[in-house]
Amino acid sequence: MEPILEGPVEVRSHLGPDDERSLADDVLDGLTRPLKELPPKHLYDARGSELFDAICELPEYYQTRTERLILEAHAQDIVRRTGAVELVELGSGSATKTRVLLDAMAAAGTLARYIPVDVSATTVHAVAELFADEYPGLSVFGLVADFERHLERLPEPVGPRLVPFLGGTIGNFPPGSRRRFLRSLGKVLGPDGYLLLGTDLVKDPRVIEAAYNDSAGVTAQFNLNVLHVLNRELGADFDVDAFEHVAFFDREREWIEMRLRATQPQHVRIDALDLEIDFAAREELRTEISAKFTLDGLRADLDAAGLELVELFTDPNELFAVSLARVAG
Ligand code: SAH
Ligand code: AVI
Repeated sequence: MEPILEGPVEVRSHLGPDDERSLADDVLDGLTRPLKELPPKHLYDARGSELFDAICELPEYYQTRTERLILEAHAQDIVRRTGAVELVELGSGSATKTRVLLDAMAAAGTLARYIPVDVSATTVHAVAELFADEYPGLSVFGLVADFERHLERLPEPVGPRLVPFLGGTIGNFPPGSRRRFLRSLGKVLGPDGYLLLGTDLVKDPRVIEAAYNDSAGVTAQFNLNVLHVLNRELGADFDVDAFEHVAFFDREREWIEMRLRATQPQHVRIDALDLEIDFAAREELRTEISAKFTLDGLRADLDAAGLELVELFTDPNELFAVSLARVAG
């Protein structure tokens, strides 16, 4: 596909008409199952990305500020150990914490290129322009792409590469595909690259549940927004007001589930699919899982994915962890 911007900033999109197809396929596949489900990537249209940024500022959502503190404490060390000259950031979003890494690379004199990868076109464009402005001489190559499908479209490394995958987004994969995905990152890292993986940790379920049931109702809006996405993109007629936000910690599986519950029976038509679906009263649609990790579980996942843990950084309360890993030798 053609570049949209050229110069020290270039943005390429790999999401086109085929990807409306991907939403349609996911809806057809997920909403016709006995337990209705949608993959979480569809939460992030422009509005969803804005709402996620608002979630990151919430007092209950401890993840973002904790991960930022960990990065601030260890960025210099990470840059020194990795010798990174470029960042390939998966699910970059608005990349607020990424500045901590870019600043440390700039201070070390190694900063050459930043490659944000995200399905949210608005955030990739905004971040690409902003960082090219803020970091003189930085080359920015944005990819509007699905990190599960398009990683082979990344450019060749220009030197040692650091691949931040922050925010706990790895927790949105179920355990089997999580390990498969981590294994697939080996190619992106290459022999001298490192993965920097942010993971939320298992803790008091009340603390976790509060983070997904905030008192301002922002997470509820974020969750419900996916119905607006289906109405707009697929000509569906979901009555958004007839659904409510549900989030609970599954203690056995150690993950949060976000769901949308029909408050009354619903009949929904989805024009683009010529599909009619019914929701019984209180029937739920799962929109996200967000796994929480133990340090042992995290080590086991990395190991099973052929990655070697080089260093694990956490905060004093062990709320969140940031792991530095590379392909096992
Ligand atoms: N890294 C940021 C944002 C985390 S939110 C932070 O730590 O705050 C998760 C981000 O991943 C969103 O920006 C979303 O658009 C993106 N995302 C989710 N699924 C994706 C996929 N399959 N491919 C690419 N980006 C994805
Ligand atoms: C991006 N992802 C890891 C966030 C999470 O915590 O699972 C998304 C989110 N969902 C609800 N609140 C935030």
